Amino acid sequence: MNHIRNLTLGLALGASMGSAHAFINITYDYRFDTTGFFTDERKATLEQAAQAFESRIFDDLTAIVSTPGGNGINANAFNTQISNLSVAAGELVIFVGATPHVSSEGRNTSVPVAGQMAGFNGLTSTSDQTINSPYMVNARERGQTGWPDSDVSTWGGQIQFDSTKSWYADTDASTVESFAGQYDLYSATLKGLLSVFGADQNNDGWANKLSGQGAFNGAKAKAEYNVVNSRGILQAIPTDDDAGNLRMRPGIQGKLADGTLQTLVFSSGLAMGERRYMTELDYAMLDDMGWDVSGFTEMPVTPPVPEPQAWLLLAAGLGLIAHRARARSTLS
Ligand SMILES: [Ca+2]
Ligand SMILES: [Ca+2]
Repeated sequence: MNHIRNLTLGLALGASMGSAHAFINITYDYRFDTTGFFTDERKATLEQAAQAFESRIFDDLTAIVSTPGGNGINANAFNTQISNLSVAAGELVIFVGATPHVSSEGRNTSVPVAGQMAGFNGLTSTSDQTINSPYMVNARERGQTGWPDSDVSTWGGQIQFDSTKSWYADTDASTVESFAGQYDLYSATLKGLLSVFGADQNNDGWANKLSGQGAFNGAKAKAEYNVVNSRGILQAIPTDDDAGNLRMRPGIQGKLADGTLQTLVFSSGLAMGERRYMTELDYAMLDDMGWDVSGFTEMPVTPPVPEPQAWLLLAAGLGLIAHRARARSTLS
């Protein structure tokens, strides 16, 4: 029966390998960190912020393969061209660095972090310049066929942190300590990631979800927000005009997984000493933008795990094969 056990193990391994692309994978690229800003503790903090996205988003992003001398994409980050960037299936590459006096999210609510989604303008093919060639279509859409109106795609982008600020690095972001007088690197990274994932002027899908009144109009976000007017109609989430409509109004709250209320990561601003986690409303807005977020879009059943009955049938079939093999060997 050993071979059956081996076969079962093989099937299990094959099944788990099949799921390797079911989730996205964020890769930070530190080549622009020329001052050693990102210590091991800070890198660990960034990884935990990535986990908040990787654990919920399951889009099947195709790979972008760059071949020197052939087709390739030239990425732009930190005002530098990166030639022939290759991006694995499911991967988003995010260049991170620290520079003095970074500011984003408007005049009155500046935060010491700025993220940018990689725009399609940042992609140029080195040999195939045809805008609608299969190579270029894949590079900008990554299999997200509704792009850009009803879906979203990117190879990644960049996040800049303000090197002049005092930062709190947290190697265990699940616990909140007191860090008065410091900015929380975990919360700031979440904000930067939201920009990379599409709360950015480079993303047409964001503009498509804004109603004329400066409010985010996505259906799942409205249901999660669950604020109704006097006629019982679900209301859009008001944006912060000061933040160029890329952030929600300060103080808007969403639920954490345990039901407690917290200001959205999407709400503009971040105070010193303040920790924010991704709320369900933050996730709902990502889903409305075109990301497949568990809890808001039903996950496909991949890999197909055999039902118990199927295992019984498989075992019975193998038993039959073994029986026949024995029968043959006695005949010969
Ligand atoms: Ca902690
Ligand atoms: Ca998608």
